[in-house]
Amino acid sequence: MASYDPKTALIVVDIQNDFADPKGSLYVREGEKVVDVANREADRARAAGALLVYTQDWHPEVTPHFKKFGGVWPVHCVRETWGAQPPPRLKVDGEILRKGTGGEDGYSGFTVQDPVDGEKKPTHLEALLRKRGIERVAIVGLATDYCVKETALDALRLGFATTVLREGVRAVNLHPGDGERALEEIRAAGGQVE
Ligand code: VGL
Ligand code: ZN
Repeated sequence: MASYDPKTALIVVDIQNDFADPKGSLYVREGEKVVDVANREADRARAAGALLVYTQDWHPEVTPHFKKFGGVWPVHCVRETWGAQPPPRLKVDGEILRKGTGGEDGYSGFTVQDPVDGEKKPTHLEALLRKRGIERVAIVGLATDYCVKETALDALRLGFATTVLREGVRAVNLHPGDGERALEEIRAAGGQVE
C-alpha cells in the first residue's frame, strides 16, 4: 500500500465513463474496478494531508487524436459529455486537471503533445505539485499502457518519487501484454509498482 503525507500527491488518472463504464466508447476491461481503489486511496491520502489531483481526458469534438480525424482512437471523453464525466461512484474531491483540451494528445498529466507536429507543452500539473512542496506521487487510474504510463514516466523524469498501485490500474492492451510492459518501463525508469 502506498503511504501518504503532506509531501505526497495521489494522482487519479482519467477515471471517466468512456474508460471505466462498460458502455463507454473506449472501455478498458475491468476499468470499473479501479473506482473503489481510487476512493479508498483518496480517503487514506486525505486523512494523511496529501494532495489529491484528478486528471481528465477532455477533448474537443474534432481533434486529430480521434481516428475519424486522422488519429488512432474512437471518439471518447468529449468535453461536457457523459463519456467525459467521472463515474458517479468516483468521489472527486481535489484538484481537477483537464488535458487535451486544445486538441492535443494528452496522455500524460504533465505534458500534452500536438499529434500533428509532435510539439510538447507542459500542463500546470508540475507547477501545482511544486507549489505544494510535493516530492512523491502515487498513481491510480486508466489506462496503464497510456495515460498512467506517460504520467508516471513524466513524474520520474521531473524527479518525483513515483509509485503505481497495481490493483488501481487497468490496461487497454491493444497488443497483448502492453499493460505489463508499461509497468516494466515504469520500474526500469526508477518507479515503484506495488
Ligand atoms: C487514454 C487513449 C486515448 C488514457 C486517453 O487515458 O489512457 N488512452 N486517450
Ligand atoms: Zn484521449
